[in-house]
Amino acid sequence: MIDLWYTESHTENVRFSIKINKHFHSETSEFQKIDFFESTEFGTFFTLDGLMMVNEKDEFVYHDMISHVPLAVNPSVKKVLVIGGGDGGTARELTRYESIERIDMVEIDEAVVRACQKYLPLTASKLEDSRVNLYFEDGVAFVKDKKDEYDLILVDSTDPIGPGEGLFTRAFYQDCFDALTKDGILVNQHESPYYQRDAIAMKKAHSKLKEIFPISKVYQFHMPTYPSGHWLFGFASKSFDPIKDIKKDEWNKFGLKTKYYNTDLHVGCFALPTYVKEMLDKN
Ligand code: AAT
Repeated sequence: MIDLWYTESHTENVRFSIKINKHFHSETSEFQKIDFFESTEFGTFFTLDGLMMVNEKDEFVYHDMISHVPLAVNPSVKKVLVIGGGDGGTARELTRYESIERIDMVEIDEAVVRACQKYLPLTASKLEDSRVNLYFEDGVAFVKDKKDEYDLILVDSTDPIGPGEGLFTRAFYQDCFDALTKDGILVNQHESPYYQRDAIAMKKAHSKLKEIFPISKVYQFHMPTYPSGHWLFGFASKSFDPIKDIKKDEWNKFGLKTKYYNTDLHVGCFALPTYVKEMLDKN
């Protein structure tokens, strides 16, 4: 038997490999190259333009952290906008809240959604929920004319290269601010502080968000298959502070069983390593 390995460059000098059983799907959409693999360690996973997006083993970390953190700060959220997130994992976590009335999901690439519905039901299976409305459009254009509409916006995007680039601009963050209701919260995929290229993107995103939102924090989580394993989300908000305003009891009353998120970790994940704090403060 020949060993098959998926290998991704994390920097010019670092590579990350997963032993795979099969590379079973490959297509080039209008926006990006989409590949699906099957592996023993991480189950099924897919990449976009050669970068790991989602796998069956660690997706729970990312999807717990993008969704439950803001829901514990504002458990009364009714209307949510998800930008990107074509695998459906973020929408899946949101559908667990009966109190959420509407989930609009704007994914630029329909091909990602269709492939995930076929090959990754673990994340895509709740896209059929009647509260989920799918739009296949650029998220940047979608938010432009929205005013005072969403209680929560989750930017579940690729890195700031290719179609994801516009989702890291000041103009986009301003449009999100305007699209949010008065207590609105924006959570965005915020890159990693560790390797230089990701850290530059992270610092830029933070400095722009800080100019627009009165409250702008960053929180961390552990993603074994993303470069360095150390990843961040941004928490930007019009009124709620993510730590002072956490509603622990209310969130725990939802009775959701989660594998990564809990309300103790919620407070801890905003405590950042010194080098990360320094990077963010210098902006
Ligand atoms: N749930 C974790 C999965 C992702 S994939 C991010 C999605 O964002 C992709 O499906 C991509 O097509 C979509 N996307 C990119 N740009 C846009 C845009 N402008 N408008 C709408 N959707 C967009 C996140 C992985 C994070 C990886 C970090 N290294």
